[in-house]
Amino acid sequence: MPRYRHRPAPGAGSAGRTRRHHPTFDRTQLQGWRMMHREAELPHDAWDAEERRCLALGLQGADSIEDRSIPTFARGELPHFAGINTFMKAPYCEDIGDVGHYDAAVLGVPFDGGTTYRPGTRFGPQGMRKISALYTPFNYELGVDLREQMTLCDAGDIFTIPANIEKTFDQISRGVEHVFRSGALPVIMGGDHSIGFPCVRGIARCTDRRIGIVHFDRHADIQEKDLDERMHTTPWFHATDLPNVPATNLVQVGIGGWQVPRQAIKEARKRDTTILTMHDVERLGLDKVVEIALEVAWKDADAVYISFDIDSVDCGFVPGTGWPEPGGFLPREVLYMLGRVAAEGICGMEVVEVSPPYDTSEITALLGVRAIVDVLGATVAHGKLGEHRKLLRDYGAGEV
Ligand SMILES: [Mn+2]
Repeated sequence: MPRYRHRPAPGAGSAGRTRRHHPTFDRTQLQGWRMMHREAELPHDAWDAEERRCLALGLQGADSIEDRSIPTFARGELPHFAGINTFMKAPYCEDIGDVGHYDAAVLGVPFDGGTTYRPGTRFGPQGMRKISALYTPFNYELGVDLREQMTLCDAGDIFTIPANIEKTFDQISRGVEHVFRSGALPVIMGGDHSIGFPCVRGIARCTDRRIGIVHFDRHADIQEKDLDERMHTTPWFHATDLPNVPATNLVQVGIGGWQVPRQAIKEARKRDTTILTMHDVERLGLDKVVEIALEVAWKDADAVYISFDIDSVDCGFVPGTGWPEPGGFLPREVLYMLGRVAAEGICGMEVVEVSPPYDTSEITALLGVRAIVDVLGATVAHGKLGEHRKLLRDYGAGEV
């Protein structure tokens, strides 16, 4: 006789189903309940303004259309499958002199000249823009509506020079510096990971204060050179050579597998960075890992930069990347950690190594977009939007 035999509970229905009662269950403690009610508190003025704008620009819809807010020509967010694709259909800031009018600016760095295996990340910004049309600016779990609570623009792409990594680095640093000095938070879509160095350099030039880095990756990316040049395996060597970006404030999360060169680990040891392997993550749990990461990155620092390599996620979820490696994070794990780091405020963020030519059903690009909107959502939800401007105070802020 089996040890655990199913027995209908007394009072169970004729189908033999067991009813379980949870007298202590309080549904008002559910995020699902709290955020259902939070939604009612969110304004909708920006949406109303968008509807008016779309009608004014897109010609009133045909007489047979009952919803009189629908124009003839698709303008703004709707429909999600139509329109000219900026990031999240945010306004295109074509005159880069206006970028400071926005809280945050998404900018593309279409460059894969630092790639040492699969190329294609030069199409990363366009890939992420395309699939970003899938999202609304509202997130139920966070209780935020980005359209109502912040201003976001798409600043377009940096003019990279495919055959020259050093000129490209100069262009990137100049572009990121310009955005940062304007007061807009730079949110960078790569591109391969070589851009990590010039992106951080662009911000670091705007301040003499100290910047920490939280780096999500399967790879350490801290050797001096690769194939005789600065490549996507080298950004943190050069970033942590900057006077106000100490290596002791670099924390590298998710590193491991068979693609980490010994010379990178030698350098990490020499520079005293903090590496948390996937085993460390398993053992400590996500909350503890985030606490450690924040402690290291923020120690005596004034701001933290997030570098998110999409390949930190298990390659089963992100086929469209340059150096796929099994054994990484689940998407929801990394999204949780990104949100927790962003909740403390950031001075910039990059998403790198999304390679649309190798992608399947745009899932890699979609996760890249998700990382960006989750980080923006967390900064808004925790009242940290605009914190990065503290770096500009007491320093010669001005145009590049
Ligand atoms: Mn990587």
